[in-house]
Amino acid sequence: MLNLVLFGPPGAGKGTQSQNLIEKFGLIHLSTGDLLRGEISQGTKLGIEAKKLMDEGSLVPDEVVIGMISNKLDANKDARGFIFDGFPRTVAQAEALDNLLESKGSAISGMIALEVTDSELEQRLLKRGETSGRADDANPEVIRKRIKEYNDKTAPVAGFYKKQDKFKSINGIGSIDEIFASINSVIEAY
Ligand code: B4P
Repeated sequence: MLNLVLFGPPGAGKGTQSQNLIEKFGLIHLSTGDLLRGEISQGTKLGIEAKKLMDEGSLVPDEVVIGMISNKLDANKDARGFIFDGFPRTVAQAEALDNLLESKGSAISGMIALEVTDSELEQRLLKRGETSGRADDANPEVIRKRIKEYNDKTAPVAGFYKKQDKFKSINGIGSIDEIFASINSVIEAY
């Protein structure tokens, strides 16, 4: 099984590159951001609670996203592998993911981190905010809060996979095709 964690700050291109990877490798795409936005659009209790946090640029509680991922793993027992996009975002989520996969006789193959400067992230997200309708993309202050949440809570997740010798970082600035080629060369080594 090929189980990839696509890692990087908000706007690094995780969602963008995931689309290409699903097509090429036939993997199931699990984006916690998309799953949460799905709950919001359906108006569920979980979605109403998550929306407040997402709109202000905060992370949603660990137990909420871990529960969503667990359900998705159970619903896709015959998958060839998964791309985890935007998850794990805390060390507690990374530990939970290892335990969930181990209980299914599986494991993470590797983490690929997209490195992008803060000024480029801000520009990309504000540009997407012009058309996405996403409240968390529209406001520079919220974008900066998301980047701070990433630096405080998410960046340490890289250390978790470095300890397991599963971490690779690549340059996330350049054309989408160039970045996809770099990701592919990492995957070929697995
Ligand atoms: P996410 O939905 O995961 O969103 P993201 O970090 O904004 O996006 P991503 O990196 O995928 O960027 P994309 O490819 O779209 O999270 C949103 C919120 O949900 C979080 O703030 C949090 O509140 C909550 N959440 C989600 N998961 C959670 C978890 N596990 N725990 C707790 N809370 C959680 O790219 C962005 C833009 O850049 C696009 O417009 C794209 O076209 C552009 N772009 C991409 N590649 C480019 C390139 N090479 N050059 C130029 N532009 C590029």
